Amino acid sequence: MTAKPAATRAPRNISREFMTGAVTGAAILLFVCTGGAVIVKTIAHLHGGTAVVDRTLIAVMLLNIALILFGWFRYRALAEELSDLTDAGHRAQALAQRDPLTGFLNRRSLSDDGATLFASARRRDKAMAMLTIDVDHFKSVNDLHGYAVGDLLLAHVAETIAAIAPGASLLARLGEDEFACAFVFDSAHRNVADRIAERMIAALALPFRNNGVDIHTSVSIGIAHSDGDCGSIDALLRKADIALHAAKTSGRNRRAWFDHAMERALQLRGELEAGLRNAIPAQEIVPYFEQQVDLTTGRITGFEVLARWEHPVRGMIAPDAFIPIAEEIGMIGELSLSIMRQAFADARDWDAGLTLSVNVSPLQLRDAWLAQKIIKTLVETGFPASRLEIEITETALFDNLPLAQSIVGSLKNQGIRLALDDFGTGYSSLAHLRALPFDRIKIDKSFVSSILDNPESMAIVNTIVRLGDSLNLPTTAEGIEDAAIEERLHAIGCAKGQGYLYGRPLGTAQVRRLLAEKRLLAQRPDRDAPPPRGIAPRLAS
Ligand code: G
Ligand code: G
Ligand code: MN
Repeated sequence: MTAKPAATRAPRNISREFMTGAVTGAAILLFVCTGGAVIVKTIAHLHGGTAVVDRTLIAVMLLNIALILFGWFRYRALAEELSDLTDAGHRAQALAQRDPLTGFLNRRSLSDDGATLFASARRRDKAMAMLTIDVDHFKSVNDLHGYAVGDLLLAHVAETIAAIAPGASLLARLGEDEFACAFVFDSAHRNVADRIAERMIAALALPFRNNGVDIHTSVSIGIAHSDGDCGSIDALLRKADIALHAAKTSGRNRRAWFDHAMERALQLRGELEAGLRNAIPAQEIVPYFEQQVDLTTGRITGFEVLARWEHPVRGMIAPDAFIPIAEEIGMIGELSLSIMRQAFADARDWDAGLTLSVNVSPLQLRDAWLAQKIIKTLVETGFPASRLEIEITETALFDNLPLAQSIVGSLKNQGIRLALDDFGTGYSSLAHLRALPFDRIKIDKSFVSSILDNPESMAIVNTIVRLGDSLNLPTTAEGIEDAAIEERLHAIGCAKGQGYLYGRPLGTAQVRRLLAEKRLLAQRPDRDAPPPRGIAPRLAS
Protein backbone atom coordinates (compact mmCIF):
# COMPACT_ATOMS: atom_id res chain seq x y z
CA MET A 1 0.00 0.00 0.00
CA THR A 2 2.85 2.37 0.84
CA ALA A 3 4.57 1.71 -2.45
CA LYS A 4 1.97 3.18 -4.72
CA PRO A 5 1.70 6.84 -3.53
CA ALA A 6 5.49 7.07 -3.31
CA ALA A 7 5.79 5.79 -6.84
CA THR A 8 3.24 8.26 -8.27
CA ARG A 9 4.90 11.12 -6.42
CA ALA A 10 8.28 10.37 -7.91
CA PRO A 11 8.14 11.90 -11.44
CA ARG A 12 7.00 15.33 -10.18
CA ASN A 13 9.75 15.30 -7.54
CA ILE A 14 12.47 14.44 -9.99
CA SER A 15 12.17 17.73 -11.93
CA ARG A 16 12.02 19.62 -8.64
CA GLU A 17 15.05 17.78 -7.34
CA PHE A 18 16.88 18.63 -10.57
CA MET A 19 16.28 22.33 -9.87
CA THR A 20 17.48 21.89 -6.27
CA GLY A 21 20.58 20.11 -7.54
CA ALA A 22 21.32 22.81 -10.12
CA VAL A 23 20.83 25.62 -7.57
CA THR A 24 23.03 23.80 -5.04
CA GLY A 25 25.71 23.16 -7.69
CA ALA A 26 25.68 26.86 -8.72
CA ALA A 27 25.79 27.83 -5.05
CA ILE A 28 28.87 25.69 -4.49
CA LEU A 29 30.55 27.20 -7.58
CA LEU A 30 29.76 30.70 -6.45
CA PHE A 31 30.94 29.83 -2.96
CA VAL A 32 34.29 28.77 -4.38
CA CYS A 33 34.67 32.11 -6.17
CA THR A 34 33.21 34.46 -3.55
CA GLY A 35 34.64 32.42 -0.67
CA GLY A 36 38.07 32.58 -2.32
CA ALA A 37 37.88 36.37 -2.67
CA VAL A 38 36.51 36.87 0.85
CA ILE A 39 39.14 34.62 2.42
CA VAL A 40 42.03 36.30 0.53
CA LYS A 41 40.79 39.73 1.50
CA THR A 42 40.13 38.71 5.11
CA ILE A 43 43.63 37.23 5.51
CA ALA A 44 45.17 40.38 4.00
CA HIS A 45 43.05 42.52 6.30
CA LEU A 46 44.10 40.51 9.38
CA HIS A 47 47.74 40.96 8.39
CA GLY A 48 47.25 44.70 8.57
CA GLY A 49 46.64 45.16 4.88
CA THR A 50 44.43 47.77 3.42
CA ALA A 51 42.04 45.49 1.60
CA VAL A 52 38.51 45.94 2.81
CA VAL A 53 36.10 43.02 2.78
CA ASP A 54 33.17 43.87 0.56
CA ARG A 55 29.87 43.66 2.54
CA THR A 56 28.02 42.47 -0.54
CA LEU A 57 30.54 39.73 -0.99
CA ILE A 58 30.00 38.57 2.61
CA ALA A 59 26.22 38.59 2.08
CA VAL A 60 26.60 36.55 -1.09
CA MET A 61 28.82 34.08 0.72
CA LEU A 62 26.39 33.65 3.60
CA LEU A 63 23.62 33.13 1.10
CA ASN A 64 25.79 30.50 -0.56
CA ILE A 65 26.31 28.70 2.74
CA ALA A 66 22.55 28.70 3.35
CA LEU A 67 21.90 27.33 -0.14
CA ILE A 68 24.51 24.61 0.34
CA LEU A 69 22.95 23.60 3.65
CA PHE A 70 19.51 23.57 2.01
CA GLY A 71 20.90 21.38 -0.79
CA TRP A 72 22.42 19.00 1.73
CA PHE A 73 19.17 18.57 3.66
CA ARG A 74 17.27 18.03 0.43
CA TYR A 75 19.81 15.42 -0.55
CA ARG A 76 19.32 13.59 2.77
CA ALA A 77 15.53 13.71 2.46
CA LEU A 78 15.71 12.42 -1.10
CA ALA A 79 18.00 9.57 -0.13
CA GLU A 80 15.54 8.56 2.61
CA GLU A 81 12.60 8.73 0.25
CA LEU A 82 14.48 6.59 -2.23
CA SER A 83 15.24 3.95 0.39
CA ASP A 84 11.54 3.95 1.45
CA LEU A 85 10.65 3.37 -2.15
CA THR A 86 13.09 0.47 -2.41
CA ASP A 87 11.72 -1.05 0.82
CA ALA A 88 8.18 -0.85 -0.52
CA GLY A 89 9.37 -2.51 -3.69
CA HIS A 90 10.91 -5.31 -1.68
CA ARG A 91 7.76 -5.68 0.38
CA ALA A 92 5.65 -5.91 -2.78
CA GLN A 93 8.02 -8.51 -4.16
CA ALA A 94 7.88 -10.49 -0.92
CA LEU A 95 4.09 -10.34 -1.01
CA ALA A 96 4.12 -11.73 -4.51
CA GLN A 97 6.34 -14.61 -3.39
CA ARG A 98 4.77 -15.44 -0.06
CA ASP A 99 1.36 -16.38 1.21
CA PRO A 100 0.27 -13.64 3.61
CA LEU A 101 -1.62 -15.99 5.96
CA THR A 102 1.21 -18.42 6.66
CA GLY A 103 4.32 -16.64 5.40
CA PHE A 104 5.03 -19.74 3.29
CA LEU A 105 6.17 -19.53 -0.34
CA ASN A 106 3.47 -19.69 -2.96
CA ARG A 107 3.35 -22.26 -5.72
CA ARG A 108 5.37 -20.20 -8.18
CA SER A 109 8.16 -19.33 -5.84
CA LEU A 110 8.33 -22.93 -4.63
CA SER A 111 8.89 -23.84 -8.23
CA ASP A 112 11.60 -21.15 -8.64
CA ASP A 113 13.43 -21.73 -5.35
CA GLY A 114 12.90 -25.47 -5.64
CA ALA A 115 14.60 -25.54 -9.04
CA THR A 116 17.74 -24.02 -7.46
CA LEU A 117 17.67 -26.48 -4.58
CA PHE A 118 16.99 -29.35 -6.96
CA ALA A 119 20.03 -28.49 -9.08
CA SER A 120 22.30 -28.10 -6.05
CA ALA A 121 21.12 -31.45 -4.63
CA ARG A 122 21.98 -33.07 -7.96
CA ARG A 123 25.48 -31.57 -7.91
CA ARG A 124 26.10 -32.82 -4.38
CA ASP A 125 24.78 -36.27 -5.27
CA LYS A 126 21.89 -35.97 -2.87
CA ALA A 127 18.21 -36.60 -3.34
CA MET A 128 15.26 -34.32 -2.81
CA ALA A 129 12.02 -35.23 -1.05
CA MET A 130 8.70 -33.53 -1.65
CA LEU A 131 5.78 -33.82 0.76
CA THR A 132 2.41 -32.41 -0.21
CA ILE A 133 0.11 -32.02 2.76
CA ASP A 134 -3.64 -31.48 2.55
CA VAL A 135 -6.08 -30.88 5.41
CA ASP A 136 -8.83 -33.52 5.44
CA HIS A 137 -12.38 -32.18 5.21
CA PHE A 138 -11.19 -28.62 5.58
CA LYS A 139 -14.35 -27.35 3.97
CA SER A 140 -16.43 -28.57 6.89
CA VAL A 141 -14.24 -26.60 9.34
CA ASN A 142 -15.06 -23.47 7.34
CA ASP A 143 -18.73 -24.40 7.18
CA LEU A 144 -19.02 -25.27 10.87
CA HIS A 145 -16.78 -22.65 12.49
CA GLY A 146 -16.47 -19.87 9.93
CA TYR A 147 -13.67 -18.67 7.70
CA ALA A 148 -11.82 -16.83 10.48
CA VAL A 149 -11.39 -20.09 12.40
CA GLY A 150 -10.54 -21.85 9.14
CA ASP A 151 -7.73 -19.33 8.70
CA LEU A 152 -6.50 -19.93 12.26
CA LEU A 153 -6.42 -23.64 11.58
CA LEU A 154 -4.44 -23.10 8.36
CA ALA A 155 -1.93 -20.96 10.28
CA HIS A 156 -1.69 -23.68 12.95
CA VAL A 157 -1.10 -26.35 10.32
CA ALA A 158 1.64 -24.19 8.75
CA GLU A 159 3.32 -23.68 12.13
CA THR A 160 3.24 -27.41 12.87
CA ILE A 161 4.69 -28.24 9.47
CA ALA A 162 7.45 -25.65 9.95
CA ALA A 163 8.28 -27.03 13.41
CA ILE A 164 8.70 -30.59 12.14
CA ALA A 165 10.29 -29.94 8.73
CA PRO A 166 14.11 -30.17 8.54
CA GLY A 167 15.92 -26.84 8.97
CA ALA A 168 16.63 -25.94 5.36
CA SER A 169 13.27 -27.03 3.93
CA LEU A 170 11.31 -25.04 1.40
CA LEU A 171 7.81 -24.57 2.80
CA ALA A 172 4.95 -23.53 0.57
CA ARG A 173 1.20 -23.09 0.59
CA LEU A 174 0.06 -24.41 -2.76
CA GLY A 175 -3.48 -23.06 -2.47
CA GLU A 176 -6.59 -23.49 -0.33
CA ASP A 177 -5.63 -26.08 2.29
CA GLU A 178 -2.68 -27.71 0.56
CA PHE A 179 0.93 -27.28 1.68
CA ALA A 180 4.30 -28.53 0.47
CA CYS A 181 7.57 -29.24 2.20
CA ALA A 182 10.69 -29.94 0.13
CA PHE A 183 14.13 -30.80 1.43
CA VAL A 184 17.41 -32.34 0.41
CA PHE A 185 18.47 -35.56 2.05
CA ASP A 186 21.10 -38.24 1.82
CA SER A 187 19.89 -41.03 -0.47
CA ALA A 188 21.44 -43.52 1.98
CA HIS A 189 18.76 -42.59 4.50
CA ARG A 190 15.65 -43.19 2.50
CA ASN A 191 13.22 -43.30 5.39
CA VAL A 192 13.81 -39.68 6.46
CA ALA A 193 10.78 -38.44 4.53
CA ASP A 194 8.67 -41.24 5.95
CA ARG A 195 9.53 -40.32 9.52
CA ILE A 196 8.86 -36.63 8.95
CA ALA A 197 5.51 -37.33 7.28
CA GLU A 198 4.57 -39.65 10.11
CA ARG A 199 5.36 -36.99 12.71
CA MET A 200 3.33 -34.37 10.86
CA ILE A 201 0.35 -36.71 10.61
CA ALA A 202 0.55 -37.52 14.32
CA ALA A 203 0.90 -33.88 15.37
CA LEU A 204 -1.94 -32.70 13.15
CA ALA A 205 -4.28 -35.48 14.26
CA LEU A 206 -4.40 -33.83 17.69
CA PRO A 207 -7.45 -31.61 18.07
CA PHE A 208 -6.92 -27.93 17.37
CA ARG A 209 -8.20 -25.95 20.35
CA ASN A 210 -9.79 -22.61 19.56
CA ASN A 211 -11.73 -20.54 22.11
CA GLY A 212 -12.17 -23.60 24.29
CA VAL A 213 -13.59 -25.64 21.42
CA ASP A 214 -11.72 -28.68 20.11
CA ILE A 215 -11.71 -28.94 16.33
CA HIS A 216 -10.86 -32.43 15.16
CA THR A 217 -8.62 -32.46 12.14
CA SER A 218 -6.24 -34.65 10.25
CA VAL A 219 -4.03 -34.39 7.20
CA SER A 220 -3.12 -36.61 4.27
CA ILE A 221 0.39 -36.56 2.82
CA GLY A 222 1.78 -37.54 -0.56
CA ILE A 223 5.52 -38.26 -0.78
CA ALA A 224 7.85 -38.39 -3.75
CA HIS A 225 11.63 -38.75 -4.12
CA SER A 226 13.75 -37.30 -6.87
CA ASP A 227 15.24 -40.52 -8.09
CA GLY A 228 16.16 -41.65 -11.56
CA ASP A 229 13.50 -40.42 -13.94
CA CYS A 230 12.39 -37.37 -12.01
CA GLY A 231 13.95 -34.54 -13.96
CA SER A 232 12.64 -31.36 -12.37
CA ILE A 233 11.09 -29.85 -9.29
CA ASP A 234 7.76 -29.57 -11.11
CA ALA A 235 7.81 -33.28 -11.98
CA LEU A 236 8.56 -34.04 -8.33
CA LEU A 237 5.67 -31.87 -7.18
CA ARG A 238 3.33 -33.58 -9.61
CA LYS A 239 4.33 -37.00 -8.30
CA ALA A 240 3.78 -35.94 -4.71
CA ASP A 241 0.35 -34.62 -5.73
CA ILE A 242 -0.58 -37.92 -7.36
CA ALA A 243 0.48 -39.73 -4.18
CA LEU A 244 -1.55 -37.27 -2.11
CA HIS A 245 -4.62 -38.07 -4.17
CA ALA A 246 -4.03 -41.77 -3.47
CA ALA A 247 -3.67 -41.07 0.27
CA LYS A 248 -6.98 -39.19 0.18
CA THR A 249 -8.90 -41.84 -1.70
CA SER A 250 -7.57 -44.65 0.46
CA GLY A 251 -9.09 -43.07 3.55
CA ARG A 252 -7.24 -39.85 4.55
CA ASN A 253 -5.23 -39.24 7.75
CA ARG A 254 -2.37 -41.19 6.18
CA ARG A 255 0.62 -40.92 3.88
CA ALA A 256 1.22 -42.51 0.51
CA TRP A 257 4.33 -42.87 -1.61
CA PHE A 258 4.16 -42.13 -5.28
CA ASP A 259 4.36 -45.16 -7.53
CA HIS A 260 4.00 -45.53 -11.27
CA ALA A 261 0.76 -47.51 -11.09
CA MET A 262 -0.87 -44.40 -9.66
CA GLU A 263 0.25 -42.39 -12.64
CA ARG A 264 -1.07 -44.97 -15.08
CA ALA A 265 -4.43 -45.10 -13.30
CA LEU A 266 -4.64 -41.33 -13.53
CA GLN A 267 -3.75 -41.42 -17.20
CA LEU A 268 -6.42 -44.04 -17.89
CA ARG A 269 -8.94 -41.94 -16.03
CA GLY A 270 -8.00 -38.91 -18.12
CA GLU A 271 -8.42 -40.91 -21.31
CA LEU A 272 -11.79 -42.29 -20.23
CA GLU A 273 -12.95 -38.82 -19.29
CA ALA A 274 -11.95 -37.39 -22.66
CA GLY A 275 -13.48 -40.37 -24.46
CA LEU A 276 -16.72 -40.17 -22.52
CA ARG A 277 -17.53 -36.73 -23.87
CA ASN A 278 -17.69 -38.13 -27.40
CA ALA A 279 -18.92 -41.59 -26.52
CA ILE A 280 -22.30 -40.40 -25.25
CA PRO A 281 -23.43 -38.53 -28.37
CA ALA A 282 -21.85 -41.26 -30.53
CA GLN A 283 -23.96 -43.84 -28.67
CA GLU A 284 -20.94 -45.98 -27.88
CA ILE A 285 -22.52 -46.43 -24.47
CA VAL A 286 -25.37 -48.84 -24.93
CA PRO A 287 -27.96 -50.60 -22.80
CA TYR A 288 -27.48 -54.22 -21.81
CA PHE A 289 -30.37 -56.13 -20.32
CA GLU A 290 -30.34 -58.40 -17.28
CA GLN A 291 -33.29 -60.74 -16.88
CA GLN A 292 -35.58 -60.40 -13.90
CA VAL A 293 -37.46 -63.59 -13.12
CA ASP A 294 -40.58 -64.47 -11.15
CA LEU A 295 -39.27 -66.97 -8.60
CA THR A 296 -42.61 -68.80 -8.44
CA THR A 297 -43.27 -69.32 -12.14
CA GLY A 298 -39.73 -69.02 -13.46
CA ARG A 299 -40.95 -66.60 -16.12
CA ILE A 300 -39.12 -63.48 -17.29
CA THR A 301 -40.94 -60.43 -15.96
CA GLY A 302 -38.58 -57.82 -17.38
CA PHE A 303 -35.00 -56.58 -17.49
CA GLU A 304 -32.70 -54.30 -15.57
CA VAL A 305 -31.00 -51.90 -17.94
CA LEU A 306 -27.22 -51.77 -17.40
CA ALA A 307 -24.91 -49.39 -19.20
CA ARG A 308 -21.98 -50.81 -21.16
CA TRP A 309 -19.37 -48.85 -23.05
CA GLU A 310 -18.49 -50.58 -26.28
CA HIS A 311 -15.17 -48.82 -26.65
CA PRO A 312 -13.74 -48.94 -30.19
CA VAL A 313 -10.22 -49.65 -28.84
CA ARG A 314 -10.53 -50.92 -25.29
CA GLY A 315 -13.46 -53.23 -25.87
CA MET A 316 -16.27 -53.47 -23.38
CA ILE A 317 -15.98 -51.24 -20.30
CA ALA A 318 -18.03 -51.91 -17.16
CA PRO A 319 -20.16 -49.13 -15.66
CA ASP A 320 -18.22 -48.84 -12.39
CA ALA A 321 -15.27 -47.64 -14.51
CA PHE A 322 -17.16 -44.80 -16.20
CA ILE A 323 -20.36 -43.98 -14.24
CA PRO A 324 -18.36 -42.31 -11.42
CA ILE A 325 -16.45 -40.28 -14.02
CA ALA A 326 -19.68 -39.26 -15.75
CA GLU A 327 -20.99 -38.17 -12.35
CA GLU A 328 -17.86 -36.21 -11.61
CA ILE A 329 -17.81 -34.34 -14.90
CA GLY A 330 -21.51 -33.59 -14.77
CA MET A 331 -22.51 -35.83 -17.69
CA ILE A 332 -24.45 -38.49 -15.81
CA GLY A 333 -27.82 -36.95 -16.70
CA GLU A 334 -27.05 -36.90 -20.40
CA LEU A 335 -25.60 -40.42 -20.27
CA SER A 336 -28.58 -41.80 -18.40
CA LEU A 337 -31.12 -40.30 -20.81
CA SER A 338 -29.14 -41.61 -23.78
CA ILE A 339 -29.25 -45.14 -22.30
CA MET A 340 -32.97 -44.81 -21.55
CA ARG A 341 -33.75 -43.56 -25.05
CA GLN A 342 -31.97 -46.53 -26.61
CA ALA A 343 -33.46 -49.04 -24.17
CA PHE A 344 -37.03 -47.73 -24.60
CA ALA A 345 -36.70 -47.84 -28.37
CA ASP A 346 -35.34 -51.41 -28.18
CA ALA A 347 -38.07 -52.62 -25.83
CA ARG A 348 -41.00 -50.96 -27.52
CA ASP A 349 -42.06 -54.08 -29.40
CA TRP A 350 -41.28 -56.60 -26.71
CA ASP A 351 -44.16 -58.35 -25.03
CA ALA A 352 -46.35 -55.76 -23.32
CA GLY A 353 -45.93 -57.53 -19.98
CA LEU A 354 -42.16 -57.00 -19.87
CA THR A 355 -40.85 -54.17 -17.71
CA LEU A 356 -37.61 -52.19 -17.74
CA SER A 357 -35.78 -51.12 -14.57
CA VAL A 358 -33.33 -48.26 -14.97
CA ASN A 359 -30.77 -47.01 -12.46
CA VAL A 360 -30.86 -43.35 -11.63
CA SER A 361 -27.84 -41.78 -9.93
CA PRO A 362 -28.40 -39.73 -6.76
CA LEU A 363 -26.92 -36.77 -8.62
CA GLN A 364 -29.74 -36.89 -11.16
CA LEU A 365 -32.25 -36.28 -8.38
CA ARG A 366 -30.78 -32.80 -8.04
CA ASP A 367 -32.17 -31.95 -11.45
CA ALA A 368 -35.62 -30.43 -11.00
CA TRP A 369 -36.42 -31.29 -14.64
CA LEU A 370 -35.53 -35.00 -14.36
CA ALA A 371 -39.14 -36.24 -14.34
CA GLN A 372 -40.02 -34.11 -17.38
CA LYS A 373 -36.94 -35.35 -19.24
CA ILE A 374 -37.78 -39.01 -18.56
CA ILE A 375 -41.42 -38.54 -19.52
CA LYS A 376 -40.42 -36.75 -22.72
CA THR A 377 -38.13 -39.67 -23.59
CA LEU A 378 -40.99 -42.10 -22.99
CA VAL A 379 -43.30 -40.10 -25.25
CA GLU A 380 -40.72 -39.79 -28.00
CA THR A 381 -39.89 -43.49 -28.02
CA GLY A 382 -43.48 -44.64 -27.49
CA PHE A 383 -42.62 -46.75 -24.46
CA PRO A 384 -45.43 -46.94 -21.87
CA ALA A 385 -44.74 -45.39 -18.48
CA SER A 386 -46.46 -48.29 -16.75
CA ARG A 387 -43.67 -50.61 -17.94
CA LEU A 388 -40.91 -48.50 -16.43
CA GLU A 389 -39.37 -48.85 -12.99
CA ILE A 390 -36.78 -46.39 -11.64
CA GLU A 391 -34.16 -47.71 -9.21
CA ILE A 392 -32.59 -45.37 -6.71
CA THR A 393 -30.29 -46.00 -3.74
CA GLU A 394 -30.66 -44.67 -0.21
CA THR A 395 -27.92 -42.10 -0.76
CA ALA A 396 -30.31 -40.34 -3.16
CA LEU A 397 -32.44 -39.39 -0.16
CA PHE A 398 -29.87 -37.27 1.63
CA ASP A 399 -29.08 -34.45 -0.68
CA ASN A 400 -32.38 -32.71 -1.17
CA LEU A 401 -35.24 -34.87 -0.03
CA PRO A 402 -38.02 -32.38 -0.88
CA LEU A 403 -36.74 -32.14 -4.46
CA ALA A 404 -36.40 -35.94 -4.72
CA GLN A 405 -39.95 -36.28 -3.39
CA SER A 406 -41.29 -33.84 -5.95
CA ILE A 407 -39.47 -35.58 -8.84
CA VAL A 408 -40.65 -39.00 -7.70
CA GLY A 409 -44.19 -37.60 -7.27
CA SER A 410 -44.22 -36.49 -10.92
CA LEU A 411 -42.89 -39.87 -12.09
CA LYS A 412 -45.43 -41.81 -10.07
CA ASN A 413 -48.26 -39.64 -11.41
CA GLN A 414 -47.38 -41.02 -14.83
CA GLY A 415 -47.56 -44.59 -13.55
CA ILE A 416 -43.80 -45.14 -13.31
CA ARG A 417 -42.78 -47.39 -10.42
CA LEU A 418 -39.99 -46.89 -7.91
CA ALA A 419 -37.56 -49.42 -6.43
CA LEU A 420 -35.11 -48.98 -3.57
CA ASP A 421 -31.82 -50.43 -4.89
CA ASP A 422 -28.95 -52.11 -2.99
CA PHE A 423 -30.94 -52.34 0.23
CA GLY A 424 -28.85 -53.63 3.13
CA THR A 425 -25.57 -51.99 2.13
CA GLY A 426 -26.27 -48.42 3.18
CA TYR A 427 -28.26 -47.22 6.15
CA SER A 428 -31.08 -49.68 5.52
CA SER A 429 -33.27 -47.37 7.49
CA LEU A 430 -37.01 -47.83 7.98
CA ALA A 431 -37.39 -44.07 7.81
CA HIS A 432 -35.90 -44.12 4.31
CA LEU A 433 -38.41 -46.71 3.23
CA ARG A 434 -41.16 -44.27 4.20
CA ALA A 435 -39.47 -41.18 2.76
CA LEU A 436 -40.51 -42.00 -0.80
CA PRO A 437 -43.42 -44.07 -2.14
CA PHE A 438 -41.37 -47.16 -3.08
CA ASP A 439 -43.02 -50.05 -4.87
CA ARG A 440 -40.24 -52.58 -4.35
CA ILE A 441 -37.08 -53.36 -2.38
CA LYS A 442 -34.03 -54.80 -4.08
CA ILE A 443 -31.76 -56.88 -1.83
CA ASP A 444 -28.09 -56.29 -2.50
CA LYS A 445 -26.15 -59.07 -4.18
CA SER A 446 -23.43 -59.12 -1.51
CA PHE A 447 -25.91 -60.83 0.87
CA VAL A 448 -27.77 -62.91 -1.67
CA SER A 449 -24.72 -64.66 -3.09
CA SER A 450 -23.59 -65.77 0.39
CA ILE A 451 -26.85 -66.87 2.05
CA LEU A 452 -25.95 -70.54 1.87
CA ASP A 453 -22.62 -70.33 3.62
CA ASN A 454 -23.05 -67.27 5.81
CA PRO A 455 -25.83 -67.42 8.43
CA GLU A 456 -25.62 -63.66 8.93
CA SER A 457 -26.36 -63.01 5.25
CA MET A 458 -29.27 -65.41 5.49
CA ALA A 459 -30.61 -63.56 8.53
CA ILE A 460 -30.32 -60.21 6.78
CA VAL A 461 -32.05 -61.42 3.62
CA ASN A 462 -34.76 -63.04 5.68
CA THR A 463 -35.32 -59.85 7.65
CA ILE A 464 -35.53 -57.70 4.52
CA VAL A 465 -38.10 -60.04 2.96
CA ARG A 466 -40.19 -59.97 6.20
CA LEU A 467 -39.88 -56.19 6.29
CA GLY A 468 -41.08 -55.97 2.69
CA ASP A 469 -43.99 -58.26 3.51
CA SER A 470 -45.16 -56.13 6.39
CA LEU A 471 -44.84 -52.90 4.40
CA ASN A 472 -46.50 -54.51 1.40
CA LEU A 473 -43.37 -54.07 -0.74
CA PRO A 474 -42.36 -57.05 -2.90
CA THR A 475 -38.63 -57.85 -2.90
CA THR A 476 -36.23 -58.62 -5.73
CA ALA A 477 -33.00 -60.47 -4.91
CA GLU A 478 -29.95 -59.46 -6.97
CA GLY A 479 -26.99 -61.72 -7.65
CA ILE A 480 -28.56 -65.19 -7.72
CA GLU A 481 -25.81 -67.44 -8.99
CA ASP A 482 -27.10 -70.95 -8.49
CA ALA A 483 -30.31 -72.92 -8.23
CA ALA A 484 -29.88 -73.73 -4.52
CA ILE A 485 -29.87 -70.03 -3.69
CA GLU A 486 -32.88 -69.48 -5.90
CA GLU A 487 -34.76 -72.24 -4.13
CA ARG A 488 -33.92 -70.87 -0.72
CA LEU A 489 -35.07 -67.36 -1.66
CA HIS A 490 -38.32 -68.70 -3.02
CA ALA A 491 -38.83 -70.63 0.21
CA ILE A 492 -38.55 -67.52 2.36
CA GLY A 493 -40.99 -65.63 0.16
CA CYS A 494 -38.86 -63.50 -2.10
CA ALA A 495 -40.94 -62.64 -5.17
CA LYS A 496 -38.39 -61.94 -7.88
CA GLY A 497 -34.76 -62.54 -8.65
CA GLN A 498 -32.01 -61.70 -11.08
CA GLY A 499 -28.44 -62.90 -11.48
CA TYR A 500 -26.01 -65.00 -13.50
CA LEU A 501 -28.14 -68.12 -12.93
CA TYR A 502 -30.44 -66.74 -15.61
CA GLY A 503 -27.61 -65.58 -17.83
CA ARG A 504 -25.32 -62.60 -18.24
CA PRO A 505 -26.72 -59.23 -19.27
CA LEU A 506 -27.43 -59.29 -23.00
CA GLY A 507 -27.07 -56.77 -25.80
CA THR A 508 -30.09 -55.66 -27.82
CA ALA A 509 -29.77 -58.24 -30.58
CA GLN A 510 -29.26 -61.12 -28.14
CA VAL A 511 -32.30 -60.11 -26.09
CA ARG A 512 -34.42 -60.06 -29.21
CA ARG A 513 -33.26 -63.56 -30.07
CA LEU A 514 -34.02 -64.78 -26.55
CA LEU A 515 -37.46 -63.16 -26.59
CA ALA A 516 -38.22 -64.55 -30.05
CA GLU A 517 -37.43 -68.05 -28.78
CA LYS A 518 -39.72 -67.55 -25.83
CA ARG A 519 -42.38 -65.97 -28.04
CA LEU A 520 -42.17 -62.76 -26.10
CA LEU A 521 -41.91 -60.39 -29.05
CA ALA A 522 -45.06 -58.46 -29.83
CA GLN A 523 -46.23 -58.99 -33.41
CA ARG A 524 -44.94 -55.67 -34.73
CA PRO A 525 -42.05 -56.54 -36.99
CA ASP A 526 -41.80 -53.00 -38.40
CA ARG A 527 -39.45 -51.53 -35.80
CA ASP A 528 -39.23 -48.15 -37.44
CA ALA A 529 -42.95 -47.52 -37.35
CA PRO A 530 -43.98 -44.39 -35.46
CA PRO A 531 -44.94 -44.97 -31.84
CA PRO A 532 -48.49 -46.29 -31.59
CA ARG A 533 -51.09 -43.86 -30.37
CA GLY A 534 -52.96 -44.34 -27.15
CA ILE A 535 -50.15 -45.67 -25.02
CA ALA A 536 -48.24 -42.44 -24.72
CA PRO A 537 -48.14 -41.26 -21.14
CA ARG A 538 -50.02 -38.22 -20.00
CA LEU A 539 -47.80 -35.17 -19.93
CA ALA A 540 -47.07 -33.67 -16.53
CA SER A 541 -49.52 -30.95 -15.61
O1 G B 1 -11.84 -29.94 1.91
P1 G B 1 -11.23 -29.23 0.69
O2 G B 1 -9.84 -29.68 0.40
O3 G B 1 -12.13 -29.35 -0.52
O4 G B 1 -11.13 -27.63 1.10
C1 G B 1 -11.29 -26.57 0.18
C2 G B 1 -12.01 -25.40 0.90
O5 G B 1 -11.08 -24.43 1.32
C3 G B 1 -13.02 -24.67 0.00
O6 G B 1 -14.28 -24.76 0.60
C4 G B 1 -12.56 -23.21 0.01
O7 G B 1 -13.68 -22.36 0.12
C5 G B 1 -11.69 -23.14 1.27
N1 G B 1 -10.63 -22.10 1.26
C6 G B 1 -9.87 -21.73 0.23
N2 G B 1 -8.98 -20.76 0.58
C7 G B 1 -9.20 -20.50 1.92
C8 G B 1 -8.61 -19.59 2.88
O8 G B 1 -7.69 -18.83 2.58
N3 G B 1 -9.08 -19.61 4.16
C9 G B 1 -10.07 -20.44 4.52
N4 G B 1 -10.49 -20.37 5.80
N5 G B 1 -10.66 -21.30 3.64
C10 G B 1 -10.24 -21.36 2.34
O1 G C 1 -23.62 -53.93 -14.68
P1 G C 1 -22.88 -53.96 -13.39
O2 G C 1 -23.46 -54.93 -12.40
O3 G C 1 -21.37 -54.08 -13.54
O4 G C 1 -23.16 -52.52 -12.80
C1 G C 1 -22.39 -51.99 -11.80
C2 G C 1 -23.15 -50.87 -11.17
O5 G C 1 -23.35 -49.82 -12.10
C3 G C 1 -24.52 -51.32 -10.67
O6 G C 1 -24.61 -51.02 -9.29
C4 G C 1 -25.49 -50.50 -11.45
O7 G C 1 -26.49 -50.00 -10.57
C5 G C 1 -24.67 -49.35 -11.98
N1 G C 1 -25.19 -48.94 -13.30
C6 G C 1 -25.27 -49.67 -14.41
N2 G C 1 -25.84 -48.94 -15.41
C7 G C 1 -26.15 -47.73 -14.88
C8 G C 1 -26.76 -46.55 -15.41
O8 G C 1 -27.18 -46.46 -16.55
N3 G C 1 -26.89 -45.49 -14.56
C9 G C 1 -26.45 -45.54 -13.28
N4 G C 1 -26.60 -44.46 -12.51
N5 G C 1 -25.87 -46.66 -12.75
C10 G C 1 -25.72 -47.74 -13.55
MN1 MN D 1 -29.74 -51.54 -9.79
